[in-house]
Amino acid sequence: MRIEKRQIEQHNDGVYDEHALRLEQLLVQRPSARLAIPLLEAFQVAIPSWALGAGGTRFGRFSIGGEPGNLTQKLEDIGLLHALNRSSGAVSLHIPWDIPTDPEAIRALAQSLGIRFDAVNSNTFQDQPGQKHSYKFGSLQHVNKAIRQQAIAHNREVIEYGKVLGSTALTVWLSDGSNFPGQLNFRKAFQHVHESLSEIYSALPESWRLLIEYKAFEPNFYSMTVGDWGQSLLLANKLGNKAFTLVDLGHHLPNANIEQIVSLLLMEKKLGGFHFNDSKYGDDDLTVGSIRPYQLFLIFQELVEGMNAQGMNHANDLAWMIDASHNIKDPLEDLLQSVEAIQLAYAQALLVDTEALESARISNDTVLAQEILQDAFRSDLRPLIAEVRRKKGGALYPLQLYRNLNVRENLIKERGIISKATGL
Ligand SMILES: [Mn+2]
Repeated sequence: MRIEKRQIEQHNDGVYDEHALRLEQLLVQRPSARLAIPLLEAFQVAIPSWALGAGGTRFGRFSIGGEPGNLTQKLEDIGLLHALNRSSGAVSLHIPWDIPTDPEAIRALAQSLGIRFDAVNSNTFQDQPGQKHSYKFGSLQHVNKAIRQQAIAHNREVIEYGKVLGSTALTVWLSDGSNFPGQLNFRKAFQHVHESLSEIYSALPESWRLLIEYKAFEPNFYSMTVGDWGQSLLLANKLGNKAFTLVDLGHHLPNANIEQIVSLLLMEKKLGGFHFNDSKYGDDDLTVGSIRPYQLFLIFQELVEGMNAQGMNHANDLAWMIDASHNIKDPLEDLLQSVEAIQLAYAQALLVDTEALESARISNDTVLAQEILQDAFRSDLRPLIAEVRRKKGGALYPLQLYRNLNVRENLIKERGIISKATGL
């Protein structure tokens, strides 16, 4: 299924007057919001290839119907999202779940849908059919060199797939760690990971980045060998200037101050990218902004301030990706909500009066500093985001149009009710 330009225009015509009124009211109240429009227009969020089907837990999985059964269909789904919001023009591929068997055709399809290839992801957290060695006790950390070599070879293979598609980054997330005290020599495990990553790093093309993702717990519950930003940053510093830390919002211990982590990583020029999601307890994979939108805003406030301090391009200098896949919503509706939540937090951060904030800080005016931040956070910028979509040829209200066009029902008709997306 494709969404036609005229269907979007028809929708926009129908709701334009109401939208124009809301936008006008916003711009009267906050004339500076207009300045955020070009930055928001340039901003794209990559959709993970593993989030287009229904997610699952270890207790079960409930199919949503019409799920994409292969990479072509996954790109078509992202094409639907991008047609609606014009802000999902990138995909983050997972190997081996989404091996491009016909790279030329995949490239051409992505191009026709306006989608580029963001970071490619390797997978050494599960065993694949026919694989020689098992990752039960880790991959890059493993006590057995042959197993480390197998994991290194896999990562090099992922780089090759990425090169063919035009990707310029490899994300490495390791489930390596231990479940019980005594199981692992922490120092040796870390050294093995460092040595293994060095070999992977040496296979990176000149223009590429290595993004090292960390996670505090799960699937290992006693120690994770790359468990926090300190361990990731240590590796990135040891490896060199093409290695960076990737922050996944769900990968912290409860109540971690993620905005402070982001600020310091940017200061060190070592923040490489983001995985957006939300959670109440741990890595819950809930829709971005559904639980803690204020935290998301505070993170973006640090991102904007930190990127400006370094003269970075907001849209291109970090990898912006969603990493969430929950098990009850229609994944496409969930992703439309996620992208909008990210745009809203970014737009609110752009509205912060940074000069006033800095002067409040210098005079230790805690109350005023809080007021300045909350003034931006509490402004309803939905009309601004809708206007950005409209200007780029997207829908004013994507979710509404998605439902009016019966997209899911059409996908079920095309692909069947029991189709299942590749992934976890
Ligand atoms: Mn992640």
